[in-house]
Amino acid sequence: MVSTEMDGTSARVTLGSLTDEVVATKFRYLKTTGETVETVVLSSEKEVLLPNAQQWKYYEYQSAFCAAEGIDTVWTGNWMRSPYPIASRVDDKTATVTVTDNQIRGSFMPNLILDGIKDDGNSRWFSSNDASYRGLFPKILVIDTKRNGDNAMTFNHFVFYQDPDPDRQDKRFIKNVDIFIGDTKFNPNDTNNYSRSFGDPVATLSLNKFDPIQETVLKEPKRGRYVAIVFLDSHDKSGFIDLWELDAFGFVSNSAN
Ligand SMILES: [Ca+2]
Repeated sequence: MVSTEMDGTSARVTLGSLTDEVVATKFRYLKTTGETVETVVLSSEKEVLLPNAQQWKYYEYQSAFCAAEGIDTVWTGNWMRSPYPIASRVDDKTATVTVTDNQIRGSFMPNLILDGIKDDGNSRWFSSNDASYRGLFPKILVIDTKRNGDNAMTFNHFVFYQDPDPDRQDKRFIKNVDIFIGDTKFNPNDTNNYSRSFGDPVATLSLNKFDPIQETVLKEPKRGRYVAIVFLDSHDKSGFIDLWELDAFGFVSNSAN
């Protein structure tokens, strides 16, 4: 299982590459109704939807094998627990998003990166177009999930969405990015000292201009109320950053069992 995340009311399981011998996989999961159900999928599926899955719960799975020369299909017999609970996006109804002062262009407000709208140019954060500010780095974006302590999310996956138009690759400005997670409020104006005061980044990534959707999966998921996305530079000479959506996926391990 590469990742499992809520997509609407279903959990989407991304299977990655299975061996040729796997002919089917069974899933057992908890629905929002409280009922536990099983579903079987063929190994050719790359993704599986678990309808009406309860978010932040573990699920179980087992695979059926067919030896190369054999006829019999053999279930492995043991249910395996998913590596992580089913993750969900940060709830944009409760979370707030702030950015470094003077880094908002017109109506392109930072909270629009969490609204679930990934392909509409009216729903994005765009950094300053003012000559005094646009070339300044880092630009820091801070998400406050408003979830504390045991109720805070453990983050495991971030997906960046930029301009989806294939003819506008030159409008995909994001380049080097550090991601921080913590329980102490990050100050988006701490641009000189952030590398000391924010702790160690949980991810460091470098985005290209060719793919509108780029992601990072954390090697070690981390729990925290706050997420800081630090944009270190830009592919653009003027220094623009233009982020249409950020999927910050995580789970509340306190409710996982
Ligand atoms: Ca958006």
